[in-house]
Amino acid sequence: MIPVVGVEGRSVAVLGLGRSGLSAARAIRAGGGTALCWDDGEEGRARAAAEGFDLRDLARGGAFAGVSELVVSPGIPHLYPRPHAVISAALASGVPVDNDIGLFFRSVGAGQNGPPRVVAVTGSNGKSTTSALIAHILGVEGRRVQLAGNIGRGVLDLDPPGEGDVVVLELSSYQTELARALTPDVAVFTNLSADHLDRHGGMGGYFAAKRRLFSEGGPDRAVIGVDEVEGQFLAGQMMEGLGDDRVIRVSVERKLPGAGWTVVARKGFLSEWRKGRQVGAIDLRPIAGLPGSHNHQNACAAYAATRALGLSPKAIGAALASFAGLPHRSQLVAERAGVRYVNDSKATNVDAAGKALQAFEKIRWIAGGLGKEGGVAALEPVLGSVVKAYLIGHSAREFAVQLTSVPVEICETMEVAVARAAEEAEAGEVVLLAPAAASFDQYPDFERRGEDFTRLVRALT
Ligand code: UMA
Repeated sequence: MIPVVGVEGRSVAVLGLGRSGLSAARAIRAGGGTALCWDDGEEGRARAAAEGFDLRDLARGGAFAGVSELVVSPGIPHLYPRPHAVISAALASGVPVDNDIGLFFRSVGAGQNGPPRVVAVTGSNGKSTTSALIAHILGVEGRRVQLAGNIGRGVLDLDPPGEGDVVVLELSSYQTELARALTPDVAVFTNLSADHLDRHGGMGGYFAAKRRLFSEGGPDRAVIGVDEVEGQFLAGQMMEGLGDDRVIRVSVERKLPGAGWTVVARKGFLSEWRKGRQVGAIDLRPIAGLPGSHNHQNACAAYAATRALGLSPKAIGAALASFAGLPHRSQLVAERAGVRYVNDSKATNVDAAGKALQAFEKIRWIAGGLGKEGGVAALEPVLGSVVKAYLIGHSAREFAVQLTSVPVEICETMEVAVARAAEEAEAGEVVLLAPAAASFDQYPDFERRGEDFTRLVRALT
């Protein structure tokens, strides 16, 4: 655990007692502060009480008397669609609001001569895989590396990193928007597409939240995907002039002009360019853990970040080859009678599902759940490989109406969808779970949905 600095003898309020909230409370205590904990749910409060934390109902008048700051969890709205009442009260009383990411950056390496290097990854899609890839490459190379953040481990839960160690953080827009300190050594922006817009007052707010990772601390190196205009804009803002190699631009769509430092992948070949010369190349196509152009984008970003930390193209290529992929992200879970079953339950939005649909040929596609605004209409141009769609969950009927160019079957449940797809699939085809929808109508989260798919597939005879 990383003790929080600047809290000794102070009382810090903590709202939300899940993974990030509880780890923040522990780290505040380790730093000599008193954590005053609250959660709207009884379970959260019970978890904190079991660890001996003081509970304080932060919604009551005067709750912030003597409190130096409020630390909140990423799932709790702090601004839009409207701030949680406790956060409103803190803001109205002039109490600063922060999160575990802000506490991490102000505390990590404090008082050390040689602090660790911190790589922070944000973006709409691919940030978990990119973060895991960076950690994997560094680990294979024998570097001491730890991985945390949105990927599932509270950042303050990390062991205090020493000189030469690397910390890799996956950061969501919820986390980057609120953190009061945000100073990574290497910042990575994978891509941008609409998501979580209600929490950021629209696309501009969403992009601004992610951009803070670059504008707040001024990283030594910025790795930026430039296949959307926002990435191009950000790269332009970070560069001091043509050829400034503080910025590494990444594309999976085109070779990038200019004298700067770039990493591109086209048709499965990654190449690195510096000052107009090619300085590295890797064939990504045989790597089973990285199928499809969206994974090639992740590989480019991880390659660029680890190059920025001084690794050689050869070492990175060797490490990439042994990456097995992450659960629920283009994860090959079984092969039965020549049919591959792939779990991409993390494809909770249209953009991520579209990428998965372009990574394979002859797809029996399981989709549906709690659809997002616009449903799946935007996927029409990428349905060329879909043999048939098997629809589940709340939005099954809405999706069926929108999918005019492929045969569809309403299956309602995952169990029926897996059974029907398996019955009809022929050798050489892929049964792909890429829901293009949230899971909350039928599952607690996308992980549980992916686990259900995997269990049903493995039970097929
Ligand atoms: N709570 C309240 N009041 C509310 C809402 C929630 O008290 O109005 C309480 C809940 O009762 C619960 C706690 O807050 O006890 C949950 O907090 P949380 O939802 O922020 O969840 P954590 O367990 O702290 O997990 C968070 C991230 N969750 C979210 O951003 C929603 C995890 O990302 C992250 O792995 C973890 O911190 C460690 O950093 C998950 C996620 O879904 C995977 N992320 C989103 C995504 O990837 O799209 C952004």
